[in-house]
Amino acid sequence: MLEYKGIAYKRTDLFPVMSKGIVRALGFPGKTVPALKIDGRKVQGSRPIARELERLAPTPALFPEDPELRAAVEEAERFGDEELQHPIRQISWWSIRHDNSSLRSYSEGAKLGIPIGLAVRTAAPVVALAARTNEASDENVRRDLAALPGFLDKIDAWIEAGVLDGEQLNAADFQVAPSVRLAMTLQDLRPAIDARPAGKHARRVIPDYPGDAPAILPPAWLQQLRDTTTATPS
Ligand SMILES: N[C@@H](CCC(=O)N[C@@H](CS)C(=O)NCC(=O)O)C(=O)O
Repeated sequence: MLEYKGIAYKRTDLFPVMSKGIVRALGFPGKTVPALKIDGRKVQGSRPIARELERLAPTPALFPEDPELRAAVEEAERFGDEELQHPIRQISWWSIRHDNSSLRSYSEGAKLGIPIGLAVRTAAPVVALAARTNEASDENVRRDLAALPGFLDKIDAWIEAGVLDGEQLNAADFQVAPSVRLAMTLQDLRPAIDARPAGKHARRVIPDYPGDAPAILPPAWLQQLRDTTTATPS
């Protein structure tokens, strides 16, 4: 969103889990990232950040003027934040915890403040903790995978309706695409998502996204996703 608005910025990446204490120590009121200092203000959470950027730099707009379209964009944005992100985060942490050979690929371009090799070599406890705090259990990940086709149907429908993937990108595009793009780093999920408008959309919004995790999820957990993809008319 910063790049879209043409606002120069400095990026810092924080280790998962430890990020909570660091953002607090930096004086942010909450414990989550993304967290942004801009114009002397501290703004936290991707939805408040979208609104603050819109206030500071109204064009290009992240929210459409038409009230009906704006309401639809805000609903898609809310869905991306509240419904889509967490299941995909759980599936991702589950996969990385079961095979962390992909960690280096996820760290490409990260600004961690320590050498990537060192970060990767010492990452196992952080990964285990992140999987635990995000409740990336077998049971939850099975449920997440069962819900995924429905989430993708919703995104495809918003694309069809012009709420997402319009000529000009909007706040919902920037909210939904990162989670879809994260899911596409998993070889288990990538072909099924690539076959859909949601996959094409995610690649448009974020052409380069680091991370490539080998297939590791039990095939039985993926059956529903594969069946729905085959059944989708092209
Ligand atoms: N959807 C929220 C995500 C915020 C969030 O959950 N961030 C995670 C990292 S992906 C975090 O900081 N977790 C630490 C915690 O919840 O304690 C947003 O877009 O701001």
